[in-house]
Amino acid sequence: MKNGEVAELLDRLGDLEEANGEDRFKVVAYHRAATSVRNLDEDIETVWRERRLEDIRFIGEGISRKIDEYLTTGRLRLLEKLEERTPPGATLLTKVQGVGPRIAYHLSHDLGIDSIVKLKEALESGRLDGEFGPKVRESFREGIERLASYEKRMLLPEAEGEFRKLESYFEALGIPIAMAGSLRRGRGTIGDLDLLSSDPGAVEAIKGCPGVAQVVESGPKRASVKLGDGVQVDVRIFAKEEYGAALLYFTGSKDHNIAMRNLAIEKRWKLNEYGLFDREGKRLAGETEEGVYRELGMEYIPPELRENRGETEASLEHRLPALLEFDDVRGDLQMHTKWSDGSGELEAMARAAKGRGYEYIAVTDHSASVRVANGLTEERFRRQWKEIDRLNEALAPFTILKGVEVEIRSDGSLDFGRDFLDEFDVVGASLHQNFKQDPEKLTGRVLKALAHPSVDFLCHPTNRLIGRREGNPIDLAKVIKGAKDNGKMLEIDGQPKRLDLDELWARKAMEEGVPLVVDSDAHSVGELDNVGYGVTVARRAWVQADCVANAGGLKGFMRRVS
Ligand code: DGT
Ligand code: CA
Ligand code: CA
Ligand code: ZN
Repeated sequence: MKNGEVAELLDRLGDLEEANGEDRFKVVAYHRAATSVRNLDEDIETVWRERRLEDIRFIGEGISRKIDEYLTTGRLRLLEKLEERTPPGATLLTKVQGVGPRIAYHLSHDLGIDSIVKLKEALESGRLDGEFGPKVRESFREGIERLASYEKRMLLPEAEGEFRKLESYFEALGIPIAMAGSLRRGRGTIGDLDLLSSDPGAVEAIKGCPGVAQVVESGPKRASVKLGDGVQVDVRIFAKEEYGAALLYFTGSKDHNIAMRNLAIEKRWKLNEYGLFDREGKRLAGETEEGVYRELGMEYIPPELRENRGETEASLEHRLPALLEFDDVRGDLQMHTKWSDGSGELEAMARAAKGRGYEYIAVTDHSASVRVANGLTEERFRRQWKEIDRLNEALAPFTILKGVEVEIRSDGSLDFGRDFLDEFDVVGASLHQNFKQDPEKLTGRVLKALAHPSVDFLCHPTNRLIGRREGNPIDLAKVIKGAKDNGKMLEIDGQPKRLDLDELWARKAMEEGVPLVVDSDAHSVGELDNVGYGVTVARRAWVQADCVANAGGLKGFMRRVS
């Protein structure tokens, strides 16, 4: 049924006519007609075939002719003309609450304000004082602010959570959808969600999805909506034979797409979101991503690598790495329990980790000087070890390693002396305090810790908190060299707000031959899931299992750390 599609079309016509300064009657006529079509309980195509369009309430000769053109040709010339004529930015400005199509037209056409940034500047400079009253200006300001706070990027769990909700909503309707965009590539932060479907019903479905606060844009084959919490979701419809090409295109990244398109052009072919076509326009591939890569003489490129960082060249030469898989991870090497700042009992953490199929974990509570995290003294660690010994007997062959996340003090010395540190199975070192030192001093502090014979790996090397705190300005190239020279490992901390090392530095470390550890830094049983995010970072860093210390069994790992 095309009722929704036609209604959309009429609404869009109304908006564009309004944005182009058409008179109110015409605009209202379109919107009224749209509502009648939307509420029609017959199939509009049946009505159209039986030439009864003008029997529909609020549809006269003019509008009926437009519906006829659209249903006959699939296009509407007037709409295309209007889209072209609409001043740049006018549709963008209507994203700001309080700016309707007419105001957007005025702003853009008469005042040259064609972006939200320009609107903000104009408000601040007082340029709009004579144009709009104080109340209206205030409403613009509020609208912009709301938009800005809405446009923050999401961390992975938030984006995944939103996706999962949508996935089950569509599943209940029997509408297949696929995830594309940065979330499919596993990027650390996600701007918006991109969904594809081969079912045209997906457009109406997303607009009617509970939780949708605003329909930002919509047409027959696409819709963009905002969820109540500001998350934007783009849904696009493609035919079966286009689906793989569309998935490739909307998975991106943009730079990967451009590289791919250029490879097609080299063969005098054409690649776009509809397919791969030869010189005569004959379709060579498009139904699957694999097919597109194959026709271009390439190996399939996993989404995590699609960032134009050498993956197309490697794929053409069939030398893509066999990326680390989640199941390769045999043990989790950083976690906290109730002994320090975790919320889970040590036993609960261990049992949950065993339940996940791990062979071993390291419990790495904080050391004494991290008072905010209830760091452990030597005496408390010794008591913890008794609990670990008991559990190891109960849970064998599963093994809990006695670990510590030892604090690197301001002068680069560690919280405990060497003798005591050597009693631990695993020592991770990190700094949580006194970041305000100059970069050289900070780097020196880390290098000194890496040179300490008891240290096995450096935890969350930069200490960044995504969206809240930049990483410490340490010289990571020197840190990587320090790790290499001392035979130490570097961590990819899987906490979604950390992801530290990031993919670019993790890749450099690997290229220098420095072993990595991928772990959860869990502070609760649920956060043991974080390992998955760490694996994603590793994959985006081109990391293979043999570069990851905890992708090996316990025996090999113990040889490494003793
Ligand atoms: P995000 O949403 O900012 O986290 O990042 P993406 O990668 O999901 O970007 P988004 O949602 O703007 O667009 C989805 C994909 O669509 C993007 O990864 C590649 C493709 N795409 C978007 N705009 C362009 C473009 O101008 N050229 C090309 N070649 N591809 C584009
Ligand atoms: Ca996106
Ligand atoms: Ca998008
Ligand atoms: Zn830490």
